[in-house]
Amino acid sequence: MLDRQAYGWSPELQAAFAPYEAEGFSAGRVASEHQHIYTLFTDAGERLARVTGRLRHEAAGRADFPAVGDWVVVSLGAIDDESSTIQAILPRRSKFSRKAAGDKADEQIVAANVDTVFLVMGLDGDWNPRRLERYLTMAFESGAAPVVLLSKADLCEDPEARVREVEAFGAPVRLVSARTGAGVEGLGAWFLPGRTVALLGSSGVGKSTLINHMLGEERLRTRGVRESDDRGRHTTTNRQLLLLPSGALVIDTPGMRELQLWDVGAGVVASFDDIASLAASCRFTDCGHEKEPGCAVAKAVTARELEADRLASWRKLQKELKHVAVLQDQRAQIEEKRRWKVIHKAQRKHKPRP
Ligand SMILES: Nc1nc2c(ncn2[C@@H]2O[C@H](COP(=O)(O)OP(=O)(O)OP(=O)(O)O)[C@@H](O)[C@H]2O)c(=O)[nH]1
Ligand SMILES: [Mg+2]
Ligand SMILES: [Zn+2]
Repeated sequence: MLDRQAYGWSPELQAAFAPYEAEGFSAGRVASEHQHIYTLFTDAGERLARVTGRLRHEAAGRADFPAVGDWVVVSLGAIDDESSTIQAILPRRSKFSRKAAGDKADEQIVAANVDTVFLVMGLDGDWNPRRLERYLTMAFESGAAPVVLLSKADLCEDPEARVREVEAFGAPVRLVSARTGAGVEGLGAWFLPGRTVALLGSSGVGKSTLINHMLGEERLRTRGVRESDDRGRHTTTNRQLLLLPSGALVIDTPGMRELQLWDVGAGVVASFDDIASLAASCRFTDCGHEKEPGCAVAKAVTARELEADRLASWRKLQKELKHVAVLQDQRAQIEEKRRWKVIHKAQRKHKPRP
């Protein structure tokens, strides 16, 4: 029997799972998903599973399906086929979400039940503090604690200067080189037994290389040296949860091309702490920091205490958030209509015939 504790089990999960356990179900953690077939670490070992028809039927969106990192209720099948079924998803302690690609308002969960999100940015051509702000905003909202990981430190002349540039963003910043191993040991405080760390960032920043370094073997595919200039290529194509020798769990993810915000109200406040504290001194409480009189934020920009780029980036996020809110609203209305349709149908069925 698998030691659930080793995979991040908690008293809260045990409480939620107890009624299912009484009925003979097993618990499992989603390690990966491929074309609707999930690989699970279950009480009885690794299993391939599908969701039940009922779970699929009741799902209103993608977020109602299991995500990598989720704890699920399983009806165990054979070891060597896909006959195990996922009955339900246990409550998520944290989730890192983005808006699914396309125009529809759908939430995509990138990783669930994560303790720490490592936002990995390469100190080569990948450097982009504005993008980092966006990641941080989503990370603060996820319920997991964000850490900024500046990778490929060996390729940078003055990495400490880069650290100083992003330190104000409100998360711990660490330098690392997966190639030389420098800085990897310093991450030990997050890679503790039973803790889950997710690595997020653009393609080619060295997420899989870092995990291989921690595994002590080349288990994950990484980009070959010869292809290293090919930025469009995604080497990792599937999210995957792995158990590390340290006892920590790590989620490797494919590089993100598109990171659209999803429901990050509080996250924006946390990742733009500097703007929020300046805004407290604006004359108007609803100041948009555009051209309002008595705007403390605009004043700070003029005085060069706040980068104009950072304010522009904050504005852009605000605008995007409004857009997501509108889409979510539309979606809520559609959902509401659907619900009523189901209720009316049920009522018609039960009406006594004349
Ligand atoms: N110089 C240097 N190169 C590195 C370092 N870490 C990774 N690389 C190289 O960067 C390339 C990309 O590494 P990957 O680990 O495949 O990157 P990834 O973030 O997993 O990329 P995706 O899977 O596409 O998201 C490989 O050629 C690595 O050898 C580092 O610390 N220093
Ligand atoms: Mg990779
Ligand atoms: Zn203002």
